[in-house]
Amino acid sequence: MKGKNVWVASFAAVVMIAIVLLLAGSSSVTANDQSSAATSEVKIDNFSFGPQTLTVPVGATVTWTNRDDIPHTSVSTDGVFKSKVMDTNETFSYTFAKAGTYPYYCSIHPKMTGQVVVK
Ligand SMILES: [Cu+2]
Repeated sequence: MKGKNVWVASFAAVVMIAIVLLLAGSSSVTANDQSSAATSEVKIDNFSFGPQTLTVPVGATVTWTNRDDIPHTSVSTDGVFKSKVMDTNETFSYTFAKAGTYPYYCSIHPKMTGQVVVK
């Protein structure tokens, strides 16, 4: 009786480990597929966002990269997203789940503006 319980417990443990490994494997594959499917970049250089208007599909992740030697931010005019201060070569990413037009600016240099159009 005691020996059987030990066997059942270890079998259950092996099954649980297999399920955890299976779930971990499938979720990481899904995450990779999503990021490679829809990733767009805005480069910040010489006090401007490029492209100034970026059009992406719903669900896309936009990454801002500061290529300038001056710190910048990317702040949504409507409060949808807000980056920290990006130093040279630092990045900020935001995933757009809803269609719309998202104007933004640099809070350090408010004349720097851009927009993301999500369709
Ligand atoms: Cu700036």
